[in-house]
Amino acid sequence: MSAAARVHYRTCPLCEAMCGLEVHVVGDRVTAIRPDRDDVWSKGFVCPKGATLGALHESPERVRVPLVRDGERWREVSWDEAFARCETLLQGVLERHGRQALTCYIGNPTAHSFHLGRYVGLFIGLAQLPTLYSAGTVDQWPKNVSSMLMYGGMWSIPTPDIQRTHYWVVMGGNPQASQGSLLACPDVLGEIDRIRARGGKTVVVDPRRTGTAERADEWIPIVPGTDAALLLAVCHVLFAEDRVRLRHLEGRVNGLDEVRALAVQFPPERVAATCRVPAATIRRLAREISDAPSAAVYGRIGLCNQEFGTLASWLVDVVNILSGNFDRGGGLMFGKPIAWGVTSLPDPQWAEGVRFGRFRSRVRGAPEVLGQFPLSCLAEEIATPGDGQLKALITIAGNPVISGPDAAKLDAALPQLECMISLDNALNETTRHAHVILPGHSALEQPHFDDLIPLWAVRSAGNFSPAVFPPGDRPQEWEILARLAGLCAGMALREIDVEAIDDGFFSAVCMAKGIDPSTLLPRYAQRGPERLLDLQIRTGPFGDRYGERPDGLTLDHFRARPHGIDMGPMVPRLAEVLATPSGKIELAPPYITADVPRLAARLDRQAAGLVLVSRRHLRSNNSWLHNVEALVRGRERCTLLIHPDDAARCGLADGRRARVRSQAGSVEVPVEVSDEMMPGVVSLPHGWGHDKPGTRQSIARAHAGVNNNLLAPGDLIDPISNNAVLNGIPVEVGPA
Ligand SMILES: Nc1nc2c(c(=O)[nH]1)N[C@H]1C(S)=C(S)[C@@H](COP(=O)(O)OP(=O)(O)OC[C@H]3O[C@@H](n4cnc5c(=O)[nH]c(N)nc54)[C@H](O)[C@@H]3O)O[C@H]1N2
Ligand SMILES: Nc1nc2c(c(=O)[nH]1)N[C@H]1C(S)=C(S)[C@@H](COP(=O)(O)OP(=O)(O)OC[C@H]3O[C@@H](n4cnc5c(=O)[nH]c(N)nc54)[C@H](O)[C@@H]3O)O[C@H]1N2
Ligand code: SF4
Ligand SMILES: [Mo]
Repeated sequence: MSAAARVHYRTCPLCEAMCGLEVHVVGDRVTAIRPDRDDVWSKGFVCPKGATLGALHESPERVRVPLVRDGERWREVSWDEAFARCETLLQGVLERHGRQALTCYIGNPTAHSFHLGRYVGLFIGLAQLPTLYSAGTVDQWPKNVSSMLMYGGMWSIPTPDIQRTHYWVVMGGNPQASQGSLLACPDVLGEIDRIRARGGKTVVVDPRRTGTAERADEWIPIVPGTDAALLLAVCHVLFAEDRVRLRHLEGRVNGLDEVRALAVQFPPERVAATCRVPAATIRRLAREISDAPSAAVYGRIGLCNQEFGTLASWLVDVVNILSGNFDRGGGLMFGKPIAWGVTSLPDPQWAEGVRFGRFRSRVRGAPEVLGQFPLSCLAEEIATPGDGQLKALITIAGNPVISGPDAAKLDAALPQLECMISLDNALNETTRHAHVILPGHSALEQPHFDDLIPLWAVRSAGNFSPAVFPPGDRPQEWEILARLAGLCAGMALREIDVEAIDDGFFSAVCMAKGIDPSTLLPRYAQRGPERLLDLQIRTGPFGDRYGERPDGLTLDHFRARPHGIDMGPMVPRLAEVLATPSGKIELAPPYITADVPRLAARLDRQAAGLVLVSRRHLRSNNSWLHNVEALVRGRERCTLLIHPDDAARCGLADGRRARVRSQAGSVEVPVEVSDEMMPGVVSLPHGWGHDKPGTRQSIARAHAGVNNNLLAPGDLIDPISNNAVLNGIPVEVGPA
């Protein structure tokens, strides 16, 4: 080893598996990235994406210097000039159109970023935008709604304790590709083997025989969008066969009778044809859940991004509660983060109880849900003239031109903005429309310690990673957010005092947590997210409480332990988490149960023709890892998966091209014939379609694929949560 060679230990920020990596560095180059076998959490587990953090960091196409667009031409500018341009643009919109013309879109990497995750709340609070859009309404909004109403916190999302369960039901999730979501656990597929080794069983409910289904003990194919009916039928069996066991939850649950009254109406025989799951299978599933020493039913994106997203997400929890598998080992449990999350602090706007529909979107009149409209409203709010038309958009780590429904509409609307500012490291399908791109740092140029994900981690573990490479003297993302927020609030650039704003934010966070900031502020010389993280750890469940508990944890303990600290598995903590006005679990929130008649009506509607669902691949991450050669090499992955019978009927053969049409649009894509699809359902991956002009992503362009969201109609939403329906879209398929 040369003198300059060194090894850094760090957590991969790309997905919820939070793997520990060894980053080998010589000078300013990454020479290798390997699994960290000593990482207390992941113990050497990684996937191919983690090894590409060096390629992402070194990519010559990564935006490192602010870009300003003059017409079609991009200019690299100084940070001063970039912020000055932002000021001119935002002030212009504020003067001409008022605050109602401003909005933002918050993308997925925000949740995984050391800076953005902790400071997006500052941005939202200070910027005072009347509306905001996020990837949440194409992701987990139904679960946020059900958790808010059942437990009193939108981020109080229970997770399956798969390291101890004896029976795991995976619905609409494919951890073989995704590595688990709203379920943080390294090596999820390995856990399936370990469940089997202890005599247990894993069942996958999915229209596709996924890699997870292959690894599991049983695959139950299901018609997309019908999971809520299946789960109600499971409840039916639990009641009918006297299998409801609240156990330790006895007396802590409201609404049991209401759920019973609903479940009575959904015997397995009534839903079987619609779900295309035999009634006997549903009965057996219910009995196996009930008979297992412990069981955990889990639903993910396939249950959220669908027609009955909220009903399905709610019923997942209901089945666990009814079968006695809630808040106990091996069932559904709440994680216990070492550092409580800034993201998950109680929101003062719901201090008096949660209400939906407090305001409506201007164009289609959609009622807000947890403060957000459907993402598909964004395009029409920009494109439709009139009072309140959106004129300025700030995107934060998001690529909605690819990831949002009715993608062509948003792509066409963005050029009409008078001001678009993107905080992003890529010049991609979305940011090419920006007037200014403000780059953040690469993952290796910033520290890491997850803020949100540990809320549903199967163990209380934590790992602090210092930056591998120095960030240089350009602003960090938290500072950029503070400046942009100040500008949105109408402050002049020269008036914005980032340090004062940060002190104010730190104080507000302390107070939201019931802590007096006045004694804490003087303790810290350093500002920014590391100060916050120290607070989160020290006042967290294992913290030193600033000396009150001398053997408790501080950030310095993590600095001294580069492989992390593990405080053990999940523990029952319902009493700590529950924040409903009644102080009980609300098993049958009226806002949700009011949607059951819509589900009942669905049972009478026979599915006609083919429907489209989405999928993920291990080597992708939504839309933004396709510019890494090592991840796109090899066989084309953006293909239409179709069952052999459907292929024959549609005149399609393996390797030929198909035209897929929906009410929203049409795409041409290579065909992959496979009996891993159930008949009647076809699958396309999401995150592709990199053939737009004016991007700076040459590798992605060479592997463009097609955007399946061109096919997703913007008016298809789950009206209870405002979440998009991206699965179960009616399509026509034929030869191209
Ligand atoms: N059809 C269909 N559509 C879907 C889905 C589906 O299953 N099917 N899934 C949905 C889901 S679950 C999600 S979460 C969304 C994702 O939707 P988005 O969050 O809008 O999309 P991403 O592809 O994750 O885009 C991430 C952006 O963040 C940038 N970025 C990456 N890291 C950083 C960073 O550290 N700092 C900054 N500033 N920028 C960064 C990238 O360059 C990229 O522009 O897609 C949704 N869309
Ligand atoms: N490699 C990789 N990892 C990722 C991501 C990525 O893009 N690539 N994205 C990350 C993000 S942002 C998220 S949110 C998570 C998502 O994590 P997962 O939820 O595990 O996502 P998918 O792998 O898309 O699996 C969804 C499954 O739902 C099935 N499905 C579709 N419709 C229905 C339905 O109506 N009912 C049922 N029962 N199943 C249905 C699909 O066939 C698919 O197998 O993954 C995260 N991890
Ligand atoms: S599974 Fe892969 S992408 Fe996810 S954290 Fe681990 S190495 Fe990173
Ligand atoms: Mo997501």
